Amino acid sequence: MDYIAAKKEYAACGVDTEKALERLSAIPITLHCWQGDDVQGFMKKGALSGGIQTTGNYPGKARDFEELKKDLEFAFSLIPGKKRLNLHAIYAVSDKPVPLDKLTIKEYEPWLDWALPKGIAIDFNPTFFGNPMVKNGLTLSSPDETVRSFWVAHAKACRAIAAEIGKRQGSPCLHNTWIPDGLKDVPSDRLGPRLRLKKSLDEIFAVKYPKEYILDSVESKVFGIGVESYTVGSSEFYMNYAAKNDILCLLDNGHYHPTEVVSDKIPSMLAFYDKVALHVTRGVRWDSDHVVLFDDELKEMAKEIIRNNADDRVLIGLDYFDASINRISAWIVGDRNMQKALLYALLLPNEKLKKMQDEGNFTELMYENEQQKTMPFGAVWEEYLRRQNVPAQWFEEVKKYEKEVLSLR
Ligand code: RNT
Ligand code: ZN
Repeated sequence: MDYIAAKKEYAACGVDTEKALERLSAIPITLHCWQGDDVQGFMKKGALSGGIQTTGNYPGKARDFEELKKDLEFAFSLIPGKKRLNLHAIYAVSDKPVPLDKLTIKEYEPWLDWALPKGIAIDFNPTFFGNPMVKNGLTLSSPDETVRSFWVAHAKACRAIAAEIGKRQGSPCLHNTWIPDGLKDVPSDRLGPRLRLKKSLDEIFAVKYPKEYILDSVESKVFGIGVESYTVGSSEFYMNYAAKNDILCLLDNGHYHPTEVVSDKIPSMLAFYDKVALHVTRGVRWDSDHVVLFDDELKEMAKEIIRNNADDRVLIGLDYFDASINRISAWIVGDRNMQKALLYALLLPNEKLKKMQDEGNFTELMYENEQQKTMPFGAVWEEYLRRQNVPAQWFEEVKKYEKEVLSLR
């Protein structure tokens, strides 16, 4: 079916496809740089640790700034929509190694010089893993004062960098704190580490920056590989901390028990917070970081953003890493799927469906929801791609890039 016919069919349901396309093109998606090199970074301090793992050794990963930039540029050329880029502190660009607690904006200026002229704003993350200063699996909650204060200094340095990035790009930089701290086996003290984490956060957030420059968030997790028994930064811990200290929660949909869904958490957060940040990923059994697919939960999350008119209140970032497939393809598939889900939600007769719920008209609601699943969604998606000047079929281009660029690495 062509777009004109699809537009008519949606109009008959009371849905304006033109409005949907316009709204979709204005919603920024933050692409995570770390899918490009299996979360290695440029500092090569140590193997990935702290409950996160990449598996696979697909050839051609980016080995330095130039290669990662080139791969991102190529990926961006095949991704529609408004883009942001997520950096981790370990992607510092420098001739000689800079310790994590001594980082400054200087190490990220090459990123800004590259991204800002393209209209791509940057978000930022301190890196609390893959470093010898992680002692007994702990960082900000460590009982060792040398360790704890090192990581506090790292976080403070990162917030200064993020605030400066936000200032220069004229758009607040999301600065997200995730720490790996936890225990493999039954704890003999669950409160102590949390009180130390609280103390560290208080020290870190004591420095105030304007919200036009930086938005701080904290990311919880239920467990990680090797830290199965206890996570210091749990959901309750961070949600209380964030509420009391006027910072944001970041919900990673791979970080909860499998029957808990982030789609249900988004509206709860919107009832109390101005903004909520997301790490969109796909959890599979014990892994929290598979490539994002166009599946039911992704659609549900998108619905909560769209039908609550929370386009500016939910900050969407991607967070997954698959080293077993072409990494650029992983970026494109995940980013396009996020946008597909948003479009799917935008093309629903949301007001009509809400009314059916409120009137207790559940029979028709089920009928209507099922009818929606065979609407000509694909034709509207393809029109979006056309308007964004990106191809609908892109795999041959990735294969060519793999042959001409990646296979020479
Ligand atoms: C880990 C968290 C965290 C990381 C990135 C690399 O479980 O999801 O967000 O994936 O910071
Ligand atoms: Zn995450």
